[in-house]
Amino acid sequence: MRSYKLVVVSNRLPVSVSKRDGELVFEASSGGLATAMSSLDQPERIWVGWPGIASDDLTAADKRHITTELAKHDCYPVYLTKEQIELFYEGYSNDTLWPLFHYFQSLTRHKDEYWQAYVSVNKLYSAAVQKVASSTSSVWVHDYQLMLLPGMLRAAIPQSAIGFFLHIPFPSFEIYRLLPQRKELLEGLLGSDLIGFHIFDYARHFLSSTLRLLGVSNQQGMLEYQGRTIKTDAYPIGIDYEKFKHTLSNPETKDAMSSLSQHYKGMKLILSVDRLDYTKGIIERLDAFKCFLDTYPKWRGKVKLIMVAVPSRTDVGTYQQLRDRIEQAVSRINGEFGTVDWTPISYQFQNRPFAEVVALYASADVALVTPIRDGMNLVAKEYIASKQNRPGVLLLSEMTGAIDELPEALSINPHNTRSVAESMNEALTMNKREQQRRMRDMQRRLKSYTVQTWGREFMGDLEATAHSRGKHYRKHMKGEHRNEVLDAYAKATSRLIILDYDGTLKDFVASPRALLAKPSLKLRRLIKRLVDDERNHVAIVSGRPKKALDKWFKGIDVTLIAEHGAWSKYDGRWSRVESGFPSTKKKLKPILEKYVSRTAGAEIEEKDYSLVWHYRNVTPELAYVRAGELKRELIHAIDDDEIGVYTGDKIIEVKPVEISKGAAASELDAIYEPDFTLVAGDDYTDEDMFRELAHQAVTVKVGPGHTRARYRLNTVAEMNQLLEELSRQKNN
Ligand code: GDG
Repeated sequence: MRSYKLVVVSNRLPVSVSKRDGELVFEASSGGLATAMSSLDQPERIWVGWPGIASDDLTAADKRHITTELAKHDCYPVYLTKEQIELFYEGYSNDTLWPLFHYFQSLTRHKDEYWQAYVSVNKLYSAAVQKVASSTSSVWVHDYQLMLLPGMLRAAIPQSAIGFFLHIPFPSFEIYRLLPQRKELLEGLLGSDLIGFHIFDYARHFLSSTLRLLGVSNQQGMLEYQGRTIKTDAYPIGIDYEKFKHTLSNPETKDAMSSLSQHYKGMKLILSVDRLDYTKGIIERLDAFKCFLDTYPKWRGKVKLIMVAVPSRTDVGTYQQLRDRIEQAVSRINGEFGTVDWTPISYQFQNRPFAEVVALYASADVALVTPIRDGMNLVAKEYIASKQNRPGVLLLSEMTGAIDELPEALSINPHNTRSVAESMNEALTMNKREQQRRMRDMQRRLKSYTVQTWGREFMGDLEATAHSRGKHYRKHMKGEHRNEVLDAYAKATSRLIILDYDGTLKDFVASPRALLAKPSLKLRRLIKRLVDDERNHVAIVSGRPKKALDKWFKGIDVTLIAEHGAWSKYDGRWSRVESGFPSTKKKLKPILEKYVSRTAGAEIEEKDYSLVWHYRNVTPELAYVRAGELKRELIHAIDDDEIGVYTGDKIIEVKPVEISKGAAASELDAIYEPDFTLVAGDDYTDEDMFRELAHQAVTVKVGPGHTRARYRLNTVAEMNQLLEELSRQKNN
């Protein structure tokens, strides 16, 4: 199989396969997504997904035929069995994720067999993508059925650009946390380079869940995870605006419009179009319509509610029950208010041809869009686009993503029955000029951000994010770079090795307390082996107090720099810089103490030349607020330019500005005059060393994030591994 530049993956392919009278039938759908993809400037494109037919019904020859036929449409099939469709699609996707993500907690079923099927079907998609993608491909994964796929692909083809777009809401943390597999799904999504949502609120909810559940924080929507930077952003899907405009002048549409105007002569038309789904607020809409007829009897006999409900997920029990409830509600209203020559509601439970839908949009005086929750809602946008030079009013639920872009609509809360009824009356009585004005404003917006723009913008951002990841990877110390460093080390006769401690030699522990952070026997042996080589001068340069360092490295002849350079121990004797900080410290300590008592999990670390407020164990969102407050209060309380307040990895630190690891590193360099220098560190305090010794040293940043170091190693384990290799270098 050849590999393609762009691979689009969604649960369903844009071509559906079925069997009629034993013959395979292929039907291409021209949905929004297909339009967006075909407008991308990328001819080498393939679409991976399920063709819509269970594989149990297919012979090997059928499958060959399908695969060949689909290839003509640039599609590649993933075959699913009936059982997989039941457990993965109807089960985990539509019985677990769909209700929960739309805040229907009581309709959400949690079954282990659903989850097992979800994992194994995501694996099938991953295997299919790997057949058509390579490390130079961009893969765009769509929607909630495939949330594990980005992680699986990252493991299999790590260099490829992987994007994910969620078409439904991402719920708030309070809802999302209910999901038993909440962590696995987040980890799956974090395999992406770019994660897109319809609106900013969903992105915000996602970021809060990654912070609360995985401890991964973000800066302006950018996450650092496993050595990669992941972008999250809002991309509100648009519609194919021109298509609606053109369709209006089709003979078919015109015919449908004239038969509508004849049929409903003198009648105001209120329209609703949706998939029959409990998220769409169809029952709430009917309640509001009844309330409208009760409250405004003048409209009886003069309005008609045309309700098109497209059959959807008809094999799922909840949907069958909903259908019954809707039919009963429609009959009740028609029975109660109907007369010999007027039926209030025309209910159509069927899929209408596209031209007819456009004719309905163009003819309706009011569109009634009432979802309880909706990721975006395209119907609202399509109604506006079909109203070229015609008046009309859109009633739009506040709970849709679309409301952000359509503020000129009459916004409604579908749960507030009376107010929806009032808005219906307001819509029907709004003057035509006002209607046209609102329409024009909304049309201008929809025309400038179409589904094509949406697709291009997402792909542009995906490629840019993946490109900067590539740059990041290139810094990784491996292959040729690593050999050069090992070589230079082996050749050198006087080497200086400057090592930060926490986050560089030793993984962070929950508390700053010395006992927990002490070096393992293995680490002590490693340092000792380096020190024992007489060509080496090894210095541990840390923010830790001297007492801890002394204890940890007792018996090893290593230079120790404590408290970021405030104390240094050369040849077994400690000396310190002169500073007036201890008196300032007395004044500032009560402020930090106040923030410890107000913030569960926070603690203070006191050193001779600095005070540190640690918040690693504080609930992330509280920590964010308190850290900001504390920083402001400290800055306010300090009237000395020589004292600085610093933000580190889950810490706020106050210390004299003159004391820095950079100054300490320079001093070490001046004392030893080495012909090989290695400097390794992980946080902002180490960047000072990287800057000071930029020209003469091999500088190594451990972990993610921006750095001025020449090389990067992803983890503490990788750093230890490098030191192991150095310590075993043979003499040259
Ligand atoms: C999901 C998210 C998000 C409906 N009846 C007929 C018909 N339709 C077409 C409409 C529209 C589409 O179906 C429905 O799109 P929505 O956006 O309203 O809703 P979902 O299907 O739930 O879509 C949603 C969307 O993904 C995209 O990201 O906006 O929030 O839930 O295009 O026109 N089309 C035809 N006959 C019908 O009877 N031909």
